[in-house]
Order: sequence, then C-alpha cells, then structure tokens
Amino acid sequence: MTISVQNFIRGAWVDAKSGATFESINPATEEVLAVAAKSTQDDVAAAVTAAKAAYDKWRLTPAPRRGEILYRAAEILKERKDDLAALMTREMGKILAETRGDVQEAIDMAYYMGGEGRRLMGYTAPVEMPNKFGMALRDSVGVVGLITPWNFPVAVPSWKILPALIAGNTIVWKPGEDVPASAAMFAQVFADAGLPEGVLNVVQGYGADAGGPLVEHPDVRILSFTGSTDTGLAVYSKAAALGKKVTLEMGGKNAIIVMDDANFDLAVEAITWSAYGTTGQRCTATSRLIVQKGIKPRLVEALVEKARSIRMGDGLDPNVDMGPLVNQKAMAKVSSYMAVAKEDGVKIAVGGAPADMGKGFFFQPTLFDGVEQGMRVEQEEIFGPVLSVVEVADLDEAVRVNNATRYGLSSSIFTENVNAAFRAIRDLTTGIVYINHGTTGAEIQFPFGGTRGTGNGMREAGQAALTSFTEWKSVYVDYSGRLQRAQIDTDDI
Ligand code: UN1
Repeated sequence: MTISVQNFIRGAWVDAKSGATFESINPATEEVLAVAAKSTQDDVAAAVTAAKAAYDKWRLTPAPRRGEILYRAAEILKERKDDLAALMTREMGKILAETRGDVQEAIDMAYYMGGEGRRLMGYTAPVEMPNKFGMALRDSVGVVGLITPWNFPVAVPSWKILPALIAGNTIVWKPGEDVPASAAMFAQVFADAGLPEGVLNVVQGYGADAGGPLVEHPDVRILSFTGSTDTGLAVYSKAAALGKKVTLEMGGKNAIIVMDDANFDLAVEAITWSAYGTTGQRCTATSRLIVQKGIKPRLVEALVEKARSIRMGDGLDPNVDMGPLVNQKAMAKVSSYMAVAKEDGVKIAVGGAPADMGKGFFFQPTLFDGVEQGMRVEQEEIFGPVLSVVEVADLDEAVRVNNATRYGLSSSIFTENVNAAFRAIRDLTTGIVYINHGTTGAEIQFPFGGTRGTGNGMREAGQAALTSFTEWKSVYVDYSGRLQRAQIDTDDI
C-alpha cells in the first residue's frame, strides 16, 4: 500500500497548497512506496509563518523544560526504532542494522541535547573596570531552515533539529526527496513528545522547489545544509548574498592509510565495511585506500575476496550485507565512473558493473587497482561501493596523498607504531581522524565536519552544534552608580 505523506505545518498534516505530489521509490523493489506533498514557495511561506508565530513562546520556555521534551522524543524513538528503521530501509535501501543504527544515533543526540537544556554554557570573564560585571550568553536566533539528505534520513536531521530546538529556535525542515515518509515518521515523534505546534514544521519537496524559497526567505536567518557539493555551494552563495549564517556539510573523498606493520585482519574488515557498508553512500565512506607497497599485494587480494563474499539484496532480509543504491540517478553516476577508470588505465580488480538481481538499483562492490594520485576516480566523490587503491612508499607520501583532495572530512591510519599514529593525527588535514578504525562511525559527542571543500568551517554535533544555532549575546552590568566611560584612556577610576 502506498503511503501518503503530507507537510507538517502548525501542528497539522496538510497537503501542498497546489495539491501536487511526487513519488518515493523503494530502491530494492522499484515499487512506489510513498506519494508526498510537492511543496513550493507558498508552502514554505506558511511554514515560516507558523515557525515565527511559535518562536516567542518556545524561546521563553525554560531550557530544562525544552530538554525534557527532547528526552521524551528519545524514549519514543526507542519504542519506534524497529518500525522507523524498517520504513527507512524500504525507502532508501540500506540494511536494517544500518537504519537501526541511524535511529540510535538520533536517540544518542536527543539525550545529549536534552542534557544541554541544563547546561547551555556561556561564560563570565573579569572586566577592565571596577564595579562592573561581564558575561556572554548563548541566545536563540528565531526561525532556522534545515535541508537534509536521504542517506541518513533520521540521524543527520537529528544533528540539526535537536540543537536548534534546545537553543530555543523554531524550525522549517526540508527533508531529502528520496525519504519523505521516513521524515514524516520522525517528525511525528516530536509531536507525540509534546513539542508545541509550529515549533517544528516540515515541508516535503522535490528538487529546489521548496529548498530554494526556504534559503531565500527573509525570516530564515540561519540555514543548515547537508548534501551534495553542487547544491551546498548554490545554497551558500544565495544565503551569503542575503547575509545569512550557514552550516554546510558536503562531500568527502575519505582515505584509509595502511602501513606495512598494520594489523592485517583488522584492516581488511575495516576497509571492507567502511567502503562497502551502507553501499558506500555515507559522506564518511572510505573511497580511497592508500597502502604501503610491502603489504599491498596481499591486502588487495584479501579485499577482492571479501568483496566477492558480500551478500547483496533487499535490506529487510537479515542475511543481506549490502543494499541497493538509492535511485536510478545514483546507478547512472556510479556506472559512469567505470568508463572513467578504464580511460585512465585503472584495473578493475573486482566488481565494476550493476548486479543483476532482477529488480532494484544494485551495484557490485568494486575495487580499482593501480590508481594514481590526481586521477578522477581518486579525486571525485562517487558515492557508491567503489574503492580506489593508491600505492605509496612511506608515511610521508601517504599523508601527502591523503591531504591532496578538494575534500577533508574523514581519514584513518592502520599501524601498530604509536609514533606513526601520532604523526598521522598531527598531519592529516581532515576534520575527523581515526586510528585503527575505518573512516565511518563518528559519534555525536564530538564535532562532525570537514576541512576544505567539505564544508565552510562550521561543525555539527557535540558542543560545536550550538555555534550553528545560537548567537552570542555579551552582557555588561555596571553597578558603580556613576558613568564609567569605556575606551577613554584615563587614570580616573
Ligand atoms: C553522513 O553520511 O552524512 O560517521 C553522515 C558516520 C555517521 C554519520 C554519517 N555517524 O559515518
């Protein structure tokens, strides 16, 4: 049965004003899973109006009370984890263990940000004058606009929704066009947790029809975007022209470095699941293997064997390791890189073609061997189960290759040498660095984001998330009872 997905505005589920809809397809079966409201500027305007109307009451709700609603949301998410995960698997394809992990990440975030309701730390500092007090407070901002992708239909939105809420803002959220039903089920959790109407509004949308007006709406002063580099940069330039604050999380070209002295079996496992887990469709997925020459032949051989053993299929089947790509467009994009690799003389050691499963957007786990630094397959984000292997002589060369891309999200090194590990921590110029662990699996306590073209210097998760969704308010209290003129250089104090 097809699910009907509406917008969520002022606490009510409503159709798009135009009545238009778009389809969400199950990528494992190619069946229509949901039909969703296709929003435009009018729907965005209504949602922003609702968020604006709800703002004053929400910002004046004590933060600990706001936190309690977040805790309730965490409890409800726990109860609905299986149902939500199953819907996500049907809607975007990743296996149940992964969609359950996706929901768990949102639960973790809800507890973390719920706790911030009793912290939201500002600071005091000594001031220059007598009988005067100074402090800096984190203030709410108003209506924030969130644009999120399909690959983490719940976790990535949770990194934005939860800190935005705890800080006292109200929200208009535009979810990924491939996951409207999952987004609607997630939004319902907040309504059921007691979030007042208008505080979280959802406009479903296709392409830029809803996202564009949200970015440009004058009452939306803060935007947080996760998605493709092209769309992110378009959002950034539009928002910059309007003087808005933006948080961007975009592409990655993440590498695992393997030194000759690495724990071999551990490295094989980590590379396999970081590269092919989630069908390579994480912004943190490993798409480059930078390997020291001594260990390389054995490692490539083991990875090829592992890739062949991966069981593909519908993610609802507990015996499946890897689901489909998200849609036909992703199939076309990943497939196009096979031709690029061949043109560059790269050897396709395993995979290299769609997997014929009768239906669905399945692509074989693929390994490119003999890749050189600077080749297109080594530089461009493919966003599929494709790993490029680059051979290096030593750690210095490995670091150089790792750092020489336009992206800078996550990187990793496998070594048993503690000195090499610490040198890597110092020299790898990505926002996230792992030692003896794949490039995926960042936790919510720490800043998440990347350097260079991955973002714009902002970070999500952890304490850093609050920077995106608050403004500093500096407060001075002069209790001297006389005018103390500041920045007038005098000894008269
Ligand atoms: C993403 O792919 O956009 O670190 C986010 C990870 C997950 C989040 C990935 N916690 O792999």
